[in-house]
Amino acid sequence: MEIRNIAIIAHVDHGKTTLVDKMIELGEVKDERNRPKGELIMDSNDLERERGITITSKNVSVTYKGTKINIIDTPGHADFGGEVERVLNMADGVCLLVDAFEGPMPQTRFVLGKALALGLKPIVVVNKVDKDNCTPDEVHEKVFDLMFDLDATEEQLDFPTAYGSAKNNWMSDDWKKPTTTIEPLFEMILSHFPPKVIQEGNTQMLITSLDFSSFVGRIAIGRLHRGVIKSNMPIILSKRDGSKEKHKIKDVFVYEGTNRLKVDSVQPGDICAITGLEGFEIGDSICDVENPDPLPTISIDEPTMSMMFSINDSPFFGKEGKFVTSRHISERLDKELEKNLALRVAKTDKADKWLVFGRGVMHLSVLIETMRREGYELQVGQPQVLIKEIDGKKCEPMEELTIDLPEVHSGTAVDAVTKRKGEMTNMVPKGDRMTIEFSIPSRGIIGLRNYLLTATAGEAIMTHRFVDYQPYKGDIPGRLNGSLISMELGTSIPFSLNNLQERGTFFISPGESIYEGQVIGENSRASDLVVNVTKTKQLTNMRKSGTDAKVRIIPPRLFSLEECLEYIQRDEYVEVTPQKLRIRKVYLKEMDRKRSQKN
Ligand SMILES: Nc1nc2c(ncn2[C@@H]2O[C@H](COP(=O)(O)OP(=O)(O)OP(=O)(O)O)[C@@H](O)[C@H]2O)c(=O)[nH]1
Ligand SMILES: [Mg+2]
Repeated sequence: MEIRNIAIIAHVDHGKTTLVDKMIELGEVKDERNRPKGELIMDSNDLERERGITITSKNVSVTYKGTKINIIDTPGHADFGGEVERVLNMADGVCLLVDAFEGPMPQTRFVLGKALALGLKPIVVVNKVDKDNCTPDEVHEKVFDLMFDLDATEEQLDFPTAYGSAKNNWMSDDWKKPTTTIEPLFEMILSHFPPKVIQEGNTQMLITSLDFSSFVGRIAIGRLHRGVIKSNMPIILSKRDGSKEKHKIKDVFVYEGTNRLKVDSVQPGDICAITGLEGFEIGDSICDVENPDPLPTISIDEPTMSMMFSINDSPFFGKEGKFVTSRHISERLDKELEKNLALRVAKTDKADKWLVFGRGVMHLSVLIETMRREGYELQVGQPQVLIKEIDGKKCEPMEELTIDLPEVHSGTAVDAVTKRKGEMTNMVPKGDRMTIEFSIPSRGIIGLRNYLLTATAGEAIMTHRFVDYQPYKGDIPGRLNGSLISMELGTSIPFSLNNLQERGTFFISPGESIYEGQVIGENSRASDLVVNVTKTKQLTNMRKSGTDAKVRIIPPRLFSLEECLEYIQRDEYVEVTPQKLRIRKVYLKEMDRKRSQKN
């Protein structure tokens, strides 16, 4: 059977996973019962479904007119760009999706650049042409210019374009002539990507991805470049550093729909999953036993950010979680290192604290959120960017930042970014909105999203990605407002919350358990303020405390985990438990805080 391996790449939210749904719907299956159903099928883990974003890339295969098409759905968020780069090694071609309204965005440039550099031919899909005020033709032109900029070859520049709406299940070669099917896209895939010519030679497969199963252990995933792979076959594993190890393959699987189908042997060119190999890493090659001939290895992203993880030592320790000790957390982090490639963990001089390094707030928060769901309790410190010394100069990571917001707010955005040592590089009006581009230190981006969302009533859309290291840009002021800190352990009382409402915004509701040193709100002034909200009203004239219910208390401001991480200051932690996210001072007692400030 002919095979095509196609990676679907794009900026975050441009509609990749939605398009893959429709491809699964249209593809032929031998048995209808095996057809995966539902929406955003590839976003199969809980966190992905909840957030509506793809976190890890996944494979699915469909058959169209007798050709097997392996589709690789990739994540669009910049923190996961390294993963996209890796899985592109399995692809024979890419489908680049671009939103017909937004046009090419920073991550479009990044993933397209990587695909072109690997010599992959693209098909462009201008998606979401159903959106009001979209400009499909302009977007097409911009994509062409972008490819030109990225040094695409003549052959790559000669790309076909499909226009349509993945959501409404159609593609066409002209956006003014809607169809009722995405068949035109499948036809384009078959005609634009000829069957890959498999080279002569012995076994070669680059391990580009991995999976984990508690039954069989680590599973190696990649495309069989040439030669044979069979179950129970002895092979040489050629490691990243050039060393060679003898191994034996156990079982071999290929993809059928979203399932893995056990097979005796793999057709060269197909994507397969292999069990039985111990101690392999991404970038290792599976080779012939007699004459091993490894493929070039692939680079793995360096981390750009770190966070301090520690056991929960708040007064609520162990009340809400199942796994709370330093051994639990240490083992969990070790397990994560097996499959989370861009992650690093460094021990500190304390047995219950670890420095965890990752690609960004999103990358690390996904780990924290996953641990929390599994029943872990932990505390996390303020995200720190990694400062490097280059040629004797202190350097810091810089990012390109794009903010899209209503034009009336553009001044606010420019002000905020400038205060954070960012520089505007471009500004383009789009209808009544403005797209502004900046170059800004990564440090400056932390907390910016919260600020802009508040300042624009939720209208600002912000994306950023790491570019390079540049000389340190100087101090960036932290959060302007101080914290409201609880004075005592107890339960928050409506009466007291009501009395303190003018002091700031609360993060807690009445009747919540709180402790001394917990950050329960934001002060409207710059300094921290210790308040007591566990006081009850004096019941002098025998009024029942039940009347408390009548006081009107503004609903608390609730944060997501990422918002918490971006909100806290250096002297604060986020306490994460399966039930709650709390912000607290590192030093819970006021005396200790004062003392630490003196030192
Ligand atoms: N209007 C419109 N919305 C669409 C279309 N295609 C997808 N969407 C919506 O865009 C949002 C994002 O879609 P996804 O398919 O999750 O996007 P994605 O590219 O997979 O996103 P990431 O994996 O997080 O990078 C969803 O709310 C979709 O319903 C379209 O053709 N038109
Ligand atoms: Mg997706």
